[in-house]
Amino acid sequence: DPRVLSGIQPTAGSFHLGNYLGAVRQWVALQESHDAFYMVVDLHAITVPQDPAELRANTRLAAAQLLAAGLDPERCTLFVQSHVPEHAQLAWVMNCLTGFGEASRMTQFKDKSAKQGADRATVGLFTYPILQVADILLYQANEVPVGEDQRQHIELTRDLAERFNTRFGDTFTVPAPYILKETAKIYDLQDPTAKMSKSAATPKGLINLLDDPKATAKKVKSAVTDTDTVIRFDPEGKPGVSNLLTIMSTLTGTPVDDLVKGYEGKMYGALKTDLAEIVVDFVTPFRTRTQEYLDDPETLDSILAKGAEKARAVAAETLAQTYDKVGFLPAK
Ligand code: AQP
Repeated sequence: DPRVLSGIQPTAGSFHLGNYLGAVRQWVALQESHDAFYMVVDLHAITVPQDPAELRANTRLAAAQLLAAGLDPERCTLFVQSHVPEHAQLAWVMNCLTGFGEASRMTQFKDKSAKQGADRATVGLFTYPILQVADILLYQANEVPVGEDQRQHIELTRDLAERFNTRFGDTFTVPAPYILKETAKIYDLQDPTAKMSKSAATPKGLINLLDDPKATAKKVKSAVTDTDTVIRFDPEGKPGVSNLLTIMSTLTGTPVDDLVKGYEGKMYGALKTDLAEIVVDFVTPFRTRTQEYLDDPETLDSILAKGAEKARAVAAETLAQTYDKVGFLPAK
């Protein structure tokens, strides 16, 4: 089977609807058709300061949410990034293959470091995309299911894989992004031209899956739309309404065109009320399932231990080949 690899940060506690619709939902689908590796990327998390106890708790919480979302440890390999030391080891090799200017062009670093203030941004945040390169190449992944914001990092991964293969001989699979057009970018409900993000200026437009469903319903009902009244899919002209239609379509499996027909002659209020109910119906069992996994940390930890073992077997082989190609003397 073709292989997929992806990861999610354990930083925010709850996943948000953008994480779920843009990435995790595809992970669940792809475990049926692919040899799938999914990880909680705690090494990435510490590119910004983390409280140690919180990081540990959030790592378990992220794994619990992935299982609640439908990842099945029998069908995929689910693990924690720091349990597989090869990630940091391959990242060093990749760091040494990356141009400083090339790394400086990563727009996510520019955005995030600008937000933090250039002096406070760490070197880790700067090299984060290169760690991501190592994450992907270690597993010889064919495809990487992510949201649109990660496209540039997948491009960098392709460039570095090709560079390494050219310089040292065929070693790495050159991966392709797997980004579904419909859900590539879910927008903030209060600012529908901005990506839904945990680091938004206000939490009002951010749908966290683990929030109180009543509060979530309220956020959906107060989503920003426009002064027109027609319910139509037009991301340029009507970003707010279009975002709501995208979310509804994905959560219900109804094509957007059918939704638009169904809302002919109806007001925005009807769309928001219906969507609030749909979102609540989705998050309510998700919260319960997440809590069930959290209530049984032994099972959770043993799933992650098995996942790490499976992941290490693959990662160690790729790292050994890489070290050999680079010219490191084998330890006898
Ligand atoms: N709004 C989004 N629409 C579609 N996909 C999204 N992703 C994130 N936001 C959206 C995708 O979710 C996956 C995990 O991303 P992450 O680990 O970077 O999660 P995050 O840091 O919690 O994401 P945020 O909210 O975007 O945080 P900031 O703004 O701080 O970076 C990825 O595949 C991502 O594309």
